[in-house]
Formats: sequence, structure tokens, C-alpha cells
Amino acid sequence: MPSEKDQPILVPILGDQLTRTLASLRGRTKDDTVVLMMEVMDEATYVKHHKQKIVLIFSAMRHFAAELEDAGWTVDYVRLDDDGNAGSFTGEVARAVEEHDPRAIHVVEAGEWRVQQQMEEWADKFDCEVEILPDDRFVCPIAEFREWADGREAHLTMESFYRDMRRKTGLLMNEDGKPAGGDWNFDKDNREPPPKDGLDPPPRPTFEPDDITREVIELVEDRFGDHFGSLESFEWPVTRDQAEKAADAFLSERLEKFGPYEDAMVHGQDDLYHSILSTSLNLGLLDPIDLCERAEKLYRDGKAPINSVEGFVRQIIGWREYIRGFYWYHMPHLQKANALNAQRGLPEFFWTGETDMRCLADCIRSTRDNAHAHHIQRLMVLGNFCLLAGIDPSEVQDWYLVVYADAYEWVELPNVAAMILYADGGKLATKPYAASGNYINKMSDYCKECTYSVSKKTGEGSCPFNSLYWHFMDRHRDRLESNHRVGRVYATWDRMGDEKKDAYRDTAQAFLDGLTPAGPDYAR
Ligand code: FAD
Ligand code: DLZ
Ligand code: SF4
Repeated sequence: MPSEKDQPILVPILGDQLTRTLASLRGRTKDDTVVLMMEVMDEATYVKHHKQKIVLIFSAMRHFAAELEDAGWTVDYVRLDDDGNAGSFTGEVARAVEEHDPRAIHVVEAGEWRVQQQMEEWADKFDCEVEILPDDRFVCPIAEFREWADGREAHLTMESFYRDMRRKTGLLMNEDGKPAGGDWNFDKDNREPPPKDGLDPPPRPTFEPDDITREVIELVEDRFGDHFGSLESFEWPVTRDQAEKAADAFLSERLEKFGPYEDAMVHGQDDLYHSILSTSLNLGLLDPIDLCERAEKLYRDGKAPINSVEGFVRQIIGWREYIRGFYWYHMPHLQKANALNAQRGLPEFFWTGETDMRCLADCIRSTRDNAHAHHIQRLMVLGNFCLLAGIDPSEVQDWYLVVYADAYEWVELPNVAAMILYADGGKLATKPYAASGNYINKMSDYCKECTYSVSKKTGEGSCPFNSLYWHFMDRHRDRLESNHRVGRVYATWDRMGDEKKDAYRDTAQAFLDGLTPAGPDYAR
């Protein structure tokens, strides 16, 4: 029997915990620690993730393990195809406990509720102490959000949370305690449509697959060839150095115009001025506060305007933190929320991209080719469609979790269930993000070459968003009419004659009846 002194601490590091300063590594000595990293079938298949997402996670994990080993850590790295791979986190921790006989397991809490449930069983399952540490890579600990949210459940507005995070971090705060630039929020300066002569953003840096990534690409083609998405090109940053290069390029080349064109959409231009840093942030390759401080410095040095810098900081210490807090506050019931009783199956074109609706086709193409679409495409094209068409939240949740390389349930689920589908009944959004074709036409160049006519409201060839919008408003009148932010829409509806109303209802119904549902096999 080895003495306790000889027994190591086992430190499992999950696929989205690739941070050298992770709480479970800090303060540990290399000679009495075994790091455990696990590629497991359960995680690769609980939904059929986009192929690029699996390549990204496995490749980033393998690079991170190599970095740790180079730095002198002992890493027990389990590859997907290793003999005896138990296929699950708990199964692999059990094998590691057997092999290394640790005196304790130190692990950082999981990003996802599902995985956290497994972790919480480890103390009973294994004959050693198990310590689950808070994930302090976020600004707002889960317990702090709970305290903030308790008692104000009906008014969990992002804006008041965001101001608290500004005060807490000191980001964009002046010495007198007032917000930099004289305002907390420059949202009104974040809504420029694309100019008529187009936009010309510098391309983001791309990263050629090295030997490690190429090996993973082969594995994924071989084992997950039937999953959604293209692997024709794979350009994601998979190491901290690459992620830093991507961040440098964003801050120096695209941040300036990030603010004004945050909500713009242009056919075939997939990135515009967005940072495309969510995959690196969520894997732990970039530190969110460091990124915000660098953006703030550019503002303080007069190199970037306040509407861009504030907009970017708001997305990260506002939305990203708020969404995470909201997830843990409302789990597990958020998964089943369906306040609008939406029952329709997800249309098959979400997987094939085969639709004449040019806006949707472009967003789905970008999603398939890049495992990415930018925020306003996810919200106001894809999300708006699912809301208006009444697609079952569980099918929409699966789709978003599968298709985006940055998708983990903690960030995907609140955005889908609460932000786009209003399935939580309005705890997150004060009103549904419902819009007709007008909005898409104003903020993009999609409509000018679409088969459908955005200016035609009903009947053959009319933009489906136009009739779906009124169909949605009409069928949810009971719930929405009393909402003061929506109520006046019904005054417009009531002014329409019966014939016009019926034309909207009939056009939308015919469109909905013509949709082919995808069925379950694409996602699970
Ligand atoms: P930028 O536009 O450059 O924004 C900067 C950063 O802010 C992002 O990298 C991200 O970390 C953060 N951010 C911005 N908006 C949000 C938000 N609403 N929630 C959380 N963080 C935000 N983001 C994910 O990381 N994973 C997801 O699975 C995901 N699913 C989404 C689903 C829907 C329906 C919607 C509407 C949004 C979703 N988002 C998700 C948020 C957002 O669309 C992406 O973070 C963003 O498009 C990533 O691209 P970017 O890095 O260029 O972001
Ligand atoms: C998404 C994913 C995939 C595809 N594969 C793994 C894996 O093999 N090993 C791993 O550690 N993590 C993986 N992940 C991420 C997890 O599913 C999960 O999202 C995070 O651990 C957050 O709880
Ligand atoms: Fe989309 Fe309608 Fe515009 Fe076509 S006309 S691109 S369907 S909003």
C-alpha cells in the first residue's frame, strides 16, 4: 500500500477547460499531479456534432496536452480509439483511479449541467476525496448570479447585470465611477445597415491544419462521416498562440467597424467585422477579461471608437456572462420550456440548405461550411424563422447544439430557448424577437436577389417572413397583447380588413403545410 505522500492528485481536464491557469492546476506541483484528458464517445455523440466541432475540440485537446507535457506535467491522455476506452467521462475517471490510485481528484466544475451531474456522483463512486472547484475563468460565479437573480426573477434584465459587471471589473469605467464615453450602452450606434456599395472587411486569419489536426480530421471522417457539415477546409485556431493571433488581427483590423456593423448581413460574407473568437473563448484558449482590457486600451489610446469597444465588451462581460448565469439559474427546466407550445418539426432544409429563401440558404451554407454563422444570422434569420414557424424548441436546441463549433449547452440553450423562441415565457427577453421580411431587407442585401419578393405581403411569391409574422402575432394574441412592447402591433392588425387578415393567415398556412420535417436522424 503506497503512503498518501506517494499518491498523486488526479486532475481531469475537460475539452472546454484548456487553460493553463485553470483552478485545478493552479498551486499544484508537477511531481504529484496526474492530468487526465479524455476523448470519449459519449461526448462526441450525445448529439451528432458538426464534424469541424469535433475536430476542433480533439485537436485543441491534443495540442493542449502536448503543451502541458512539454512544460513537465504528467498527462494521461486517452484517445478515442485507444484500447479499453470506456466511452464516458465517469468510465475513464474510473480507469484512471484504478491505474494511478490518487489520494484525491481535483476537477473544475463542468460547463454543462449534464456533465456536472456525472461529476457530482464521483465522490460516491470513487474511494478518494473529490473536490469540484468553481470555474473562475468567468467574471460572475454561478453563486453570485443566483444571489443577484433571487428575488428579481421577473426582471432579470441583462442591462442591469451588465452594469454590475462593468463596476466589478472596472472595464470602461472612469475614475469618478461613471461609464467611459458618458453612457453605459451605445446599442443605438450598433445598427448600421450595409452601405449600398457593400462592405470590405479584411479577412480573418486562418490556420492550416498541422500533423495533429490532420490526424484528427482523418479520425473524424472515419468515425463521424455521417455527421452534418463540411470538412473541406478547417481553419480554426487550435492553440493559445493561434487564438492570440486571431485576437490580435481582430483588435487591430476589425474592431473599429465592429460596432456600427454588428447587426449587418451581406450575402457570401460570413465574418464581416465580428471577432470570430467564440470558439477560442469557450475552449479556454483566450481570457475574456484580457481581451476586453486590450479593446479598452485601444479606445483609451484613441484607436477605436466607443460604440465598437463598448459593444464588444458588452457582448463578453454582459451577454456571455449573463447567459451563463441564466443557464445555471434555470436548469434543468429550461431544457423543457415551451411557453408558446410550439410543436412543428424542424424543416429538413435546415440540414440540406435547400430552400429558395435566400437569407436562410446563405446562413445555412455558412453554418455547414464554417460551423459558424454570426450573431444576427443566428438571431434574426434562423432564430426568427423558428420562432414564427412555431418549431418545437427541443428540435431547435438540438440543431444549434450540433451545428456551431462554439456550441456548448450553457451558451446555446439560453440563446435558443429564451432569446429566440421565447420558450421561457419572457424571463430573458422582454418581448419575442419577431420580425417580418422588412427587418432582414433593411439590415442585409439578401432580398434583392431572392426568389421571393420582400415587398409582396401575401400570395404567390410573397416573402414568407411577412405572412409568418402576422400568423405568429395572430395565434399568440392572448399571451402577447398585454405586453406593452408588443401591444400596438395589434392596433395595426385590427385596422386591417378581414380579407387582408385571411390572406395573411392563408399564405402562411400554405407555406407551413408545404414544409418537409427533417425527422430525428440528423441530430441524434
Ligand atoms: P462577436 O460578435 O465578435 O462577439 C464577441 C463575443 O461575445 C463572442 O465571441 C461571444 O463570446 C460573446 N457573445 C456575443 N453574443 C453572445 C450571446 N448572445 N451569448 C453568449 N455570448 C455572446 N455563442 C456561443 O459561444 N455558443 C453558442 O452555442 C451560441 N449559440 C447561439 C444561438 C443563438 C440562437 C444565438 C442568437 C446566439 C448564439 N450565440 C452562441 C451567441 C453569438 O451568436 C456567438 O457568440 C457569436 O456569433 C460568435 O461569433 P463571434 O465570436 O464573432 O462574436
Ligand atoms: C463537445 C465535446 C466533444 C465532441 N468531445 C469531447 C471529448 O471527447 N472530451 C471532452 O473532454 N469534452 C468533449 N466535448 C465537450 C463536452 O461535451 C462538454 O461540452 C464539456 O465538457 C462541458 O461540460
Ligand atoms: Fe429572406 Fe424574404 Fe428577403 Fe427572401 S425576401 S431573402 S425570404 S427576407
